[in-house]
Amino acid sequence: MSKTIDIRVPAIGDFVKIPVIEVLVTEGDALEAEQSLITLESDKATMEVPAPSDGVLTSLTVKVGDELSEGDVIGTMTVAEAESAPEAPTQAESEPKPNPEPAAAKAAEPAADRVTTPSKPYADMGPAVGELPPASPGVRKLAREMGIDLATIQGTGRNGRITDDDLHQQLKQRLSGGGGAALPGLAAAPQVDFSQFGAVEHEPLSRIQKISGPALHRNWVSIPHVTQFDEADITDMEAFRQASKREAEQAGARLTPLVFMIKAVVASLKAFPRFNASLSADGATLILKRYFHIGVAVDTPGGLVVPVVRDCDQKGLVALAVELAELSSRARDGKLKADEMKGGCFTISSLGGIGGTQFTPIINAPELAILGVSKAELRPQWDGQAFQPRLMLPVALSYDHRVIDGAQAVRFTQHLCQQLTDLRRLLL
Ligand code: CAO
Repeated sequence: MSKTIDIRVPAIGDFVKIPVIEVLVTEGDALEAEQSLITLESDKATMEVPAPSDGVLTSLTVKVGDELSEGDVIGTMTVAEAESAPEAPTQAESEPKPNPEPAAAKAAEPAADRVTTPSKPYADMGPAVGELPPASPGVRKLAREMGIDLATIQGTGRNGRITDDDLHQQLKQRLSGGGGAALPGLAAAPQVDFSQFGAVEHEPLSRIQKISGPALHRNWVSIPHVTQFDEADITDMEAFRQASKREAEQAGARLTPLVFMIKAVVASLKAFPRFNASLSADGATLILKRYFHIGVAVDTPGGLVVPVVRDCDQKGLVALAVELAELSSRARDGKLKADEMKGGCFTISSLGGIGGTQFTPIINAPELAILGVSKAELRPQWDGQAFQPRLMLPVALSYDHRVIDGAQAVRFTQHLCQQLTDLRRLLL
């Protein structure tokens, strides 16, 4: 005995009227429980509506472009009577109900791994830890068959979705270059058996490195980087920092130069809004941001991560220090949530606590610029009459030359350095 049941959109949180972007089955298809039938995509997530049970698809009443909400019927299927009862009492055609019953909703609930990455037009700097890149189930299956890690691919489909063509392109590159490291037109890196020259050990890259490596590589080769070097006289800032350290300590934080850098960067982003922007996917429009979320590169035992401190324009130095301490401590313990590494406008990478004179940081796409901070040192500065010992902080601004000109970049670093030299300017 079989009976016909409605297939409904399961519980999908607060989302309403979400467009159908893919139809994955056709009428007459034999379905397996949990098989994906259609894909919905909101501006926040991509979700698949699964078959509630084994059976045959008798009708499909939606098409690409239709907008659906929780409980909407997308079609009907026939199921064996025993399959549908008692634990999955979905609605028979003859007994329509406004909402799926809890058990049905549960059966039809999208599995956690079906909710994929947000799909902003210029989406991700690379998939955050624990997330899947946006791709249809068919593409995911193909990627598995081809042995391709989707996290290593920049999707060229709508909203950065990975397409069949992206996979084939990746495969071609692999075949011509070996290991996926080669670019079209470039010779493959030499494959060498080092053990012929001496003893070797094999140490796998960390999970973070495996995820961030391809994103760094993509950013390095796809963004025309230029790096502007500059230095700020932070003698007075350092005196103020030393005088205020205790106050921060009482709040449980360390007032390091980095916190001052965050405030100064915000002031410079306000003065030069093009640095607080991203390029649209087609590269034709600049999307200017009216918020100030700053990413801070944190060195952890597993590799580099970039937590984002939100609304830095609305927080004082001590509050920023407390938040930075908390985020970097959780970063080192591997306890950051994926959301805490998203939404940055601009990144600061500070090696000043370790040393070095300068370095050229890689832009954290889709951001357009990044600031590298090295170690401040006392150096003689000519004041017009004599050399004075001043504490000089080296900074390096890497910027996307497609959007930012050299003149703008040096104006930005000059402005930044002025804020740091005379903190009163932050109040202007
Ligand atoms: N010049 C001189 N001294 C500096 C300095 C600078 N630019 N920046 C920090 N310091 C001092 C601090 O004041 C602190 O000394 P005190 O305790 O006496 O004040 C000491 O160096 C250590 O600072 P810190 O590194 O612990 O703290 P921070 O706020 O500067 O940085 C964090 C925090 C999380 C960014 C840092 O610990 C870190 O992980 N840095 C590495 C980031 C990285 O790897 N970037 C490279 C990315 S490219 O691979």
